[in-house]
Amino acid sequence: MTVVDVETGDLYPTRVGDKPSLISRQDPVVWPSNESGPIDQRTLASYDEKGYLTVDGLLTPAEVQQFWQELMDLTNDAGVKADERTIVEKSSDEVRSIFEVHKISSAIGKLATDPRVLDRARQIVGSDVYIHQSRVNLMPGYRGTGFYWHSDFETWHAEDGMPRMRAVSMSIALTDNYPFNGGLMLMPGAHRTFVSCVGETPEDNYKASLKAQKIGVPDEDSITKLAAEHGIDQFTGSAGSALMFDSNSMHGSGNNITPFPRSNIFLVFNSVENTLQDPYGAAAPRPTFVADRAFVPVQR
Ligand code: 6CS
Ligand code: FE
Repeated sequence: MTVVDVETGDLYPTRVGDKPSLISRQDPVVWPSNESGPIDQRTLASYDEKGYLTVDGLLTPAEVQQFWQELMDLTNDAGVKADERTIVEKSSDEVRSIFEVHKISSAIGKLATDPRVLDRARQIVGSDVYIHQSRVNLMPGYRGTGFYWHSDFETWHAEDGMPRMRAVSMSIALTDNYPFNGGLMLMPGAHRTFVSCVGETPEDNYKASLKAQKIGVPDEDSITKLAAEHGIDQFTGSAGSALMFDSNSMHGSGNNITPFPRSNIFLVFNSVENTLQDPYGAAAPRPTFVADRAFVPVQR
């Protein structure tokens, strides 16, 4: 089904109606381009079909060690802990995410320009890219809390004004991801369906949603339908491996009650041809540390 809001021309209306609906994707998954890149054709075709791909050993063990140390330095820094860009766990006050981390850490800033990372992102969106959002995520053992099912694009469209599905996220594991320590679950193929959600965006929603998202999450009927059609995959892999997934992938994670923490570097690349407009479903845009509005192309 195609629904276009006739007044706004919005291809993906959400948080505006009183009934949830499923809308067919109107955008390519792999955007056409003449340039080649490090992703081979088979992997690219699989990304197109499933909405995600994995890269084993994107980082060497020595690099994993180096970035792990960087993460420890950041979380132990009193200035970083007090920074508004740092999100702490609701219950325990432990650091959960540090946003705009590519500007806080020069090592992570440099990683975003590394051809292993950048060229893969460019290959998928078919153009120059800029960093829409970056963060490190730390899910502690014993009491790490997950995120309910959602599509990132739904939030980026409604709250940040991202017009089209032309962004890719890269999650680089700094710890081993087992099936049991809160790893990401994805529905392969569900990136071709947009779930239009119900509920208005409250003012300053990000302050709550970055800890536990409540608005812009699909209704249970939609999740049931998508899961029945597509099934659920889970990302597992050793430290240094990476997961790239489409902006409209349906994903979520459970809690982590194991002793094994889970942390990753998370970089979102958006096409420079898909820069942010006024939000489609919120009164005001979110702060630029969550959704950048400078749109500076990343150079190698
Ligand atoms: O807000 C964001 O940009 C990201 N965080 C959450 C909890 N949901 C949407 C997106 O993944
Ligand atoms: Fe997400």
